[in-house]
Amino acid sequence: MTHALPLSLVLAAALGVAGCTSTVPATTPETSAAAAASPSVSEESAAAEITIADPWVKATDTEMTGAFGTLGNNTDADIHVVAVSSTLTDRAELHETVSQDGSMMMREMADGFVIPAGGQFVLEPGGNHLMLMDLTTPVEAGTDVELTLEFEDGGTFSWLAPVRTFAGAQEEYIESTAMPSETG
Ligand SMILES: [Cu+2]
Repeated sequence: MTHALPLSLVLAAALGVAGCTSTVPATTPETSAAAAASPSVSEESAAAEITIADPWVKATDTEMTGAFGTLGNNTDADIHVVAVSSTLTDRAELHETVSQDGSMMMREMADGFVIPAGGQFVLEPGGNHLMLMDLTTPVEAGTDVELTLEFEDGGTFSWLAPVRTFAGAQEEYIESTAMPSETG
């Protein structure tokens, strides 16, 4: 009995603070609200302004492959991605997939892409993706590939993407010499 009473008082006090600030003096809610809010805000922004969900790279023994995943932007400003790089190759590009002459073709984006403020940008087979070209060794399932996005403001975001086997979305690549016919 002597233990139960103090415990219930502690619980009641905790619930009262969390659930109802209107009963406390006017100056206290501001202070406690600020104290409660600021840690969670700074944790969020420090931990994950940019995120990538389900990152992966397609296993291949050819000279090119794609990297995919869903990018998230937890800031309140659009993020303009202008370049990608990888430890796997010196030739990495931001690609989009377009329909040309009845077949799906992919090509380098003219001006990168934007991860909208508070939103997402999806990289997927048959759609927008990160292209890794001029590969000299097979990219094998079970390994990881490091990727880095570069933003217009000079910022970067890096992550490790596991390599997986995938059989779908075999687009052809439009070499840059073929691009003028598509840009008009
Ligand atoms: Cu591509």
